[in-house]
Amino acid sequence: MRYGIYYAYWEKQWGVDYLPYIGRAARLGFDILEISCASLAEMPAACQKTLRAAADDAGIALTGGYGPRAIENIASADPAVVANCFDFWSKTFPVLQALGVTQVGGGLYSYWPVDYAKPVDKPADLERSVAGMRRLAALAEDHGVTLCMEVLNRHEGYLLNTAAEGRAYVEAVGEPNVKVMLDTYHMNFEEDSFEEAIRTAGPSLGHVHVGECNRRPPRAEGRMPWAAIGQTLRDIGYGGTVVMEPFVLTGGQVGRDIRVWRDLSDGADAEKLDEEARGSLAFLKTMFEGERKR
Ligand SMILES: [Mn+2]
Repeated sequence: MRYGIYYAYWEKQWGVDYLPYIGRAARLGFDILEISCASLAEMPAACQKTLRAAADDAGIALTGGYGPRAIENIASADPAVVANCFDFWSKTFPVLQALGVTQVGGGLYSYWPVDYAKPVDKPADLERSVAGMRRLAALAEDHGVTLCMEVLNRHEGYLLNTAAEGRAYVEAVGEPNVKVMLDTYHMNFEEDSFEEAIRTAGPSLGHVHVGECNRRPPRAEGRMPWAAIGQTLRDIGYGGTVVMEPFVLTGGQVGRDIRVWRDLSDGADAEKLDEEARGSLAFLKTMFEGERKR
C-alpha cells in the first residue's frame, strides 16, 4: 500500500496552489499528495509543469479528489447539467494527465454537498448516473485516469451509502477504470462491519480514505478498529492507495462544507499539524502493514 494525505488538512479553500504541500508531504514521509480537481482546468500550463516537476523531484505521486457541484451533476435529469459535467471533465482530464494524476476519487457519480431541500429520486438518478459514468469512463480512459466512486454517508449523498451499493454500481457500469472507494469516516455511519464492507468491495476497491469518526487523523486515541481494517485490506490483497483526509481547522469554504464548527486541532500551529500528520502516518503503517513475518 502507498500512503498519502489530502492537502486540505492545512488549507481552508478547495482550489489553491499545491506546490508548498508537495515538499511538506514528502518531508513527513508520505508517498502521495491528494489535490482537489476544483479549478485545475484554469491552472496555467507553466504552473502544471512546475507542479509536476516538483512532485517528480520529491518522489510524490499526486491523486485527485472532487465533489462535483450541483451544476455538474452527472445524474441530473437536465441534459444541460450533464453537459456541464462533461465540459468540466473534458477540461480537467488533460490537466490531470499533465500532472501525472492517474486516479480521481469522490462522489463523482452525483453532486456534493447534496441539497436535501430538493426531492430525491434515487432509482432514476442511479440509472442516469450509471449511463453517464460509462461515457465518462471512456473519456477518462483517453487520459489514463481511473475514476473511484466514493461511498458517502447519508448526510452527504444518497446514491452510494454502503460498499455493497458501491460494488453494485461499479458492476453496473462495467468499465475497468471505474472502481469503488471507501472512506472509514463514511463507513462508520453506514456499515455493520468494516471488515465485511472491505471484503464486499473486494477486487473492485480502487482507493481508500482514512480518518477518525470526527475526521481527525488516524490515531491510537481514536476509536476506529485500525488493526482489523488493515488486516482485512491485506486479506483481500489490497495494494492500492491509502490517503488520510483529516479536517481539523475551522473557517473558509473547506470548514463550511465539511461542517467543522470547532477547532479539532487543539490550537495547533503549522509545526504541530505536521507533527500530528507524521505521527498518524507512523501509527497507520504499524496498523496496516501488520506482521511482516508469516
Ligand atoms: Mn473521503
